[in-house]
Amino acid sequence: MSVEIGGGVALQPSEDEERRSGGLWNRLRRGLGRTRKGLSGRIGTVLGNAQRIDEDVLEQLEETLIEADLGVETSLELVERLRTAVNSGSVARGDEVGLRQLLVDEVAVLLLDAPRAEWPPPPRITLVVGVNGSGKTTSAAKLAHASLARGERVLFAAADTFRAAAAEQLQVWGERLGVDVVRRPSGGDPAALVFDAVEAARARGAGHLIVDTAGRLHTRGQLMDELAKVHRVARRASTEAEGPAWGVSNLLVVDAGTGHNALVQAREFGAVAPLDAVFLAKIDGTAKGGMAVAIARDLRLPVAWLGVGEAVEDMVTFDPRSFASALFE
Ligand SMILES: Nc1nc2c(ncn2[C@@H]2O[C@H](COP(=O)(O)OP(=O)(O)OP(=O)(O)O)[C@@H](O)[C@H]2O)c(=O)[nH]1
Ligand SMILES: [Mg+2]
Repeated sequence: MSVEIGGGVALQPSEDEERRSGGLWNRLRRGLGRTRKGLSGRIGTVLGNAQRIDEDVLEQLEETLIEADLGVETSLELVERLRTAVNSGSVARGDEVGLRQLLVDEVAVLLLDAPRAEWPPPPRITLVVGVNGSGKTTSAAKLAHASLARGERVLFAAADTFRAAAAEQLQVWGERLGVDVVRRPSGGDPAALVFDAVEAARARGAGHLIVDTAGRLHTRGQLMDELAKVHRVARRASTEAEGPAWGVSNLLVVDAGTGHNALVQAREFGAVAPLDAVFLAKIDGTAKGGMAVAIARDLRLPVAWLGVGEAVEDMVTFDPRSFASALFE
């Protein structure tokens, strides 16, 4: 169930951790528990109450998928595929199990058709961006943990220079993980800090520089301009000095419970600097985990990771088939 990301890099927890945590599949199932309960439970009710799969049942299924935030277009498309299967007789009108399996298959097909995350091999810089409180700092710590498990040297940059507490929070994670943090006194220019951090990462032979940026509303023009500058500076710093060019990736962290606004956020952040992937955080706290499908399909943005809890181990690499199965089964 691992996803190869760019140059054979799959940011996964180590095998040892996998054993201790009961495996990725269990973690994914647990993380999607609320969504599955809503989706699967309602599908069960719709199908259980029906004598046969007819137009009325298909319409109720459509509503159920939309409510789990799979996206209107995607939900319509899925139900159209189910309709074709039922009308052609490839799924019998009383076959609930067959219909469920078909849903899993079709969601997997939709997801497989969406772009996959391309992550540059080390050395690389990940800019972690998103609105306030979406889960950026926690997700940055999870990424660091996964990189460390792969034996990479990691460095954090505390580019949230507005709030002293933000750098403190990253520092706490850094101490727990054994990762140094490049930080500056409050009020400094985040782009200048990122420039310094790239230098420091090079000097230390780090493989992964993770930049935690300040949360910002996608509607605040000035803050979004600042983010564009951070991105430009990271790119420039990554190629200017001696040595290999560093891959720079823009990772948008989205709170999975945000609903439709997540799509708006992704569009606005993507307009400032092209996004490479989405980290869908807090999927464990919502029944709207179908958002991953909407992001992948409607925005054609790769979902790279799911956040399934508050601990550093609570990260799952997104895999279309496993995700589709865990949604409905
Ligand atoms: N259950 C759960 N909680 C999460 C997850 N990711 C983050 N959180 C929690 O969400 C809250 C906000 O997380 P942060 O990482 O501080 O969010 P942030 O985007 O850095 O916030 P700002 O820097 O203030 O914009 C914290 O209480 C985290 O523990 C997740 O995947 N699951
Ligand atoms: Mg933060």
